[in-house]
This record gives sequence, structure tokens and C-alpha cells, in this order.
Amino acid sequence: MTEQTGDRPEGRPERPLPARLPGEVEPTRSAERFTAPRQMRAIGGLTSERAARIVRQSGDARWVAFLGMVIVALFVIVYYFYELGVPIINTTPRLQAEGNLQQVTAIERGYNLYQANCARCHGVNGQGAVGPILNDQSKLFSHLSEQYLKNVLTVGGRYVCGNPKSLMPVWADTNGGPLNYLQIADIIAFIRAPSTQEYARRTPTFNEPILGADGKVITFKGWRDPDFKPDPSASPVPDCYLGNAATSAPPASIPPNVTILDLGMAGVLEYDKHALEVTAGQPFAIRFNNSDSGQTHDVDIRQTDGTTVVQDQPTVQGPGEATYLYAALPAGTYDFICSVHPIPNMTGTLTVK
Ligand code: HEC
Ligand SMILES: [Cu+2]
Repeated sequence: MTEQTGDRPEGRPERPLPARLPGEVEPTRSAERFTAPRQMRAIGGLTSERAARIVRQSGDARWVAFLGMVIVALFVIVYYFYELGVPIINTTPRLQAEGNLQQVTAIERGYNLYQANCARCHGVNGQGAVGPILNDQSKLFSHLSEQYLKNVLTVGGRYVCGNPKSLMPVWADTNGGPLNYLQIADIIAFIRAPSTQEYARRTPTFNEPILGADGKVITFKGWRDPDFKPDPSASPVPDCYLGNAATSAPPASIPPNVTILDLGMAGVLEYDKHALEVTAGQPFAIRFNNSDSGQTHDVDIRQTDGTTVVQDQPTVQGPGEATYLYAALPAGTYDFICSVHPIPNMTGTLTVK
């Protein structure tokens, strides 16, 4: 403290500067201006209470500074973990949480885009119809990668099997399609969304959650099971969903006593017959004339649920013909169906009796 006390003995200047000539009188007024009047000061320097108070005050001030430092240090540590996640209890880092949130938004938008543009051919749940199945786990595992989906949506259905007459149009606007790159990204996010999470259905225009009759938000789930691992012995999904389809199925050698039924096409994507009848316990054959130019079809036999495969046949590219030989079946009703286009037009009832 540079408190100027006026009580110091004369002739012992406290401040050496400014230097004064010997005999010069110290200017008292300017010093007086900054000091309390003489009678206010304690005689003989600080009183013991005052000294104690000063010590206490400076101690307090140090405490305040120390606590301030502690608060800043704690904040830095807490923020560090908030930003990067706490390692042991495995919290989600903030940036990743933000990313997840954006991903959810993309998936929810992608759902609407898929239903509006793709569901009519690939099914509401990607189960396949005119277009091939998409929600198949082994397909989603690696075949339907982000890059592949992007390529298919940019080039169109011809990218899949090189069929220039593919029913699937180009989607990306970079190639003349109707969807911009964000919409493409959203659809891809939806197709690859995990089945472990629920997402809200939202109105396409205002992105508001859609409420069901019970007042709760209607939700949907992704298709892809994140834990799915393909059976190591399973053959990988072929690049072209038709498999290594021959342009014409190898002529099966038909034993002479086998009944041969005829099946043809009524037009594009439609069998000319929707009912066939064979004898139980006897092999039979179907001579399939695929006159549907540019389209690939086959005639598989499935249970009447339309999905459980009983007998599988190779596809034949139109125009082309194949004679399929089927093993004997027990009496009952089955579906004969095109595995490429499992739609009502390419399904019929096979009665075995
Ligand atoms: C008019 C019917 C149609 C529509 C609409 C359609 N697709 Fe397709 N899609 C097909 C067909 C048919 C194929 C098979 C390609 C071929 O012709 O060989 C296909 C193939 C695909 C494939 C490749 C599948 C595989 O196993 O490799 C993907 C992925 C796909 N479509 C996604 C979409 C998406 C996403 C949309 C909506 C933006 C969509 N499709 C709309 C008919 C359609
Ligand atoms: Cu078909």
C-alpha cells in the first residue's frame, strides 16, 4: 500500500523521485489531495483491527480467485467429455449425437420419397413386385451399398443387369431424372436404415409427425438388421439379381412320359394363363414361351403364401423359350409365379390332384 502518511519524520522523503533540490520545500497540497484528513488517520500507522481486516480481505480475495479458477478448470473438463463422450460409461459424443439426429431426419424424409416413388414397383416394405426385392438381409448386407444404390438411381434399372429396356427409370436429376441429390441421399438413408430403430412418419410438406388414432406418432422401422451376418457357406448376392441368368434356360431333358403344359405371355409382364393343373405324384414340365421382349421371367412354384419356394427355375430372357421340368408334387394347391416379377399378373394357381 502506498498510502501516504503525513506522519513520517521530516527530511526523509518516501519517494526518491522527482528529485528535489536541497532545501526545496515538498509540495504538500498535491499529496494532500489523495489522502484523508489528518484527524481521520489512526495515529501511529495501522490499528491492529485494520491490519487484521486487510489480511482477512486479501485472504478472501484469494479464495474467490481460487474458486473462479476451479470453476473454469471444471468447466473445461466437463465440456471436454460432453464434446467427446465419457469413455467408460460410453455416452454419445455431442457431434455424433448431432450426426445421428441428421441421419434420423434423412431417413424420415427418405421414407416418404420411397413410398411416393418406389413402393409401386418394389413394394411398400421393399418386398418386391415388378421390381426385385430390396429388403432382403443378404442383399442389404453388402450388395445394396450406398455407392451401388447411388449408381442404380443415377443410371436407372439398366445398371443392374444391363437391360436397356429395364422398367426402372433414371431417378437422379444429374442424369435427367426427377430427384435431386438430397432426395437421392435421403432414399438411400431410408433403404439402409437399421431395423433396430423406430422412426416417425412425417407429412411430406411440413415434416410434422403424423399422429395415429390413439394420439401417438405413427412410426416405421428400417429394413436392415445391423447384426446380420451372412452364412459363411452362402454364395454372395450376384451383381445382377437374376443370378447368372442364361439368355435361354438349358434345355432340360424331358423324359418321354412327362406331361408338358404350355405357358406364354399375354403381353408385357403378364402370363397368358393363371391356372394350371397337373397330376399328383408325377413329374411334369412347362414349356414357357417368353415373348416379352427385353424382360426376363421364369416360372417357379411356391406355396400359396406367394413366398415360400417349392421349386426354383432359371430365368429366361425374352424373346426366348425354356422347358422347365418339375419334380412330382403331393396333391394340393400351389402358386406358379415369376420370381423376377412376383405380381398378380405373373402369378397363377397350380392345382395338383
Ligand atoms: C416402374 C417400376 C419401378 C420403379 C418405380 C422403381 N423401380 Fe427400382 N427396379 C425396377 C426394376 C424392374 C428393377 C430391376 C432392374 C432390371 O430391369 O433388370 C429395379 C431395380 C432396382 C434396384 C436394384 C436391385 C438389385 O437387387 O440390384 C434398386 C436398388 C432399385 N430398383 C431401387 C429403386 C428405388 C429406390 C426406387 C424409387 C426411387 C425405384 N427403384 C423405383 C423397377 C422399378
Ligand atoms: Cu417376370
